Amino acid sequence: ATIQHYAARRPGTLVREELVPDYELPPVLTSQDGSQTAWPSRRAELMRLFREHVYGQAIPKPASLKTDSIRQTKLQSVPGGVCHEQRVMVEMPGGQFSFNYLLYAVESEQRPVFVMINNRDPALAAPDGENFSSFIPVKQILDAGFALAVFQHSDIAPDNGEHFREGVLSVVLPSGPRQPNSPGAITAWSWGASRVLDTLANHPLIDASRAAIIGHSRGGKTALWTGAQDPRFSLVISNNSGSQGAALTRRQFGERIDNITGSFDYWFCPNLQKYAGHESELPIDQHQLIALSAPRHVYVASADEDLWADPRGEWLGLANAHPAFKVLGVESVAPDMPMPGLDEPQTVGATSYHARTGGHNLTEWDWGQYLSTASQLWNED
Ligand code: GTR
Repeated sequence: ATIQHYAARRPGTLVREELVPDYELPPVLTSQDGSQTAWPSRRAELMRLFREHVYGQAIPKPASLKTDSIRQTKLQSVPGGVCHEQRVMVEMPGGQFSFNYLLYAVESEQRPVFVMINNRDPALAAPDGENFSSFIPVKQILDAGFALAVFQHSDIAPDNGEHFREGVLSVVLPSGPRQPNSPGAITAWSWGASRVLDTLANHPLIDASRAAIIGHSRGGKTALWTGAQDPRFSLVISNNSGSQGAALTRRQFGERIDNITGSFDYWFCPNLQKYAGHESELPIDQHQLIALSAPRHVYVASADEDLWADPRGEWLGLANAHPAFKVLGVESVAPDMPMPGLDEPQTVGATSYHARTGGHNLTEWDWGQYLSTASQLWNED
């Protein structure tokens, strides 16, 4: 995928920096009424605004949750490596819901864990196979000293405008037309990530106090929303998340609200569509989404050919979250710093960024950066 590919696919898309309109970002710390409140109340206000205008209302925590290990496979490629196929059964006020995920760990060790929202790799359907892909390089992750819990996003909510309500949303939403602030699929996927973490809390092979959430593209948007909603994740990784992920909406570069709601309105609450062509009227922008994970560690990653996701807008999303990190007493990248060069990962305090050479993808090189960031972060504890 190249600039030309994306430009041809979406005629009229702005992929030239000089066409970015003048814009003013809504402030991170100042409340809507202009007051300077303490961060916890501003944070709560931002959370309400993202729920109301972008992702929809939260899905409640289950009344109860049960996990069974339904199958265990020893890995040939990693000494002591095991794959547990886990079945999660939850009781919600509106009914029961269940899904499976895979836990890769190493016997008799307690390890920090990456929770991954998988929107791509079908290899997971056959956990016995050890031909791990670069998208989910299980051996690389285990060899680096971590465990991996990976679930298929579509098992929580089908990734399809006609069927997305057939998963967990079927037990929380009434039938009939959606409300303007009804949860979309991203909120459902994010709920799934938190339930996976619930089940890991007492798992003997997992140290759930050191948990990362990671996703690519639509999964990257979901990772940021999960970081915002679930403070148990101490490392939040958004790979090529783009529009309604790390990229600033007001830049209108690459994928804009009209593009994303035109193809994927069901990822969001219906309210988001109102802002297509009216980006400056959105009461929030995506730097404030990143701010909701502060002071925990946030890693935003782009790829230079992935202009549809607006690499520069993703960097600026991270950099402009700075006031939240600052008020919480941690260092972070800031808007007056230059965007890091290609293939030059940069970490400042609780934030990391890289722009990789290449296209829209999650690669072993990307994983290498995330694994070493996690090692540094958690070894300091
Ligand atoms: C694209 C979409 C992006 C991104 C991507 C993906 O087609 O426009 O927002 O989410 O799909 O998830 O791979």
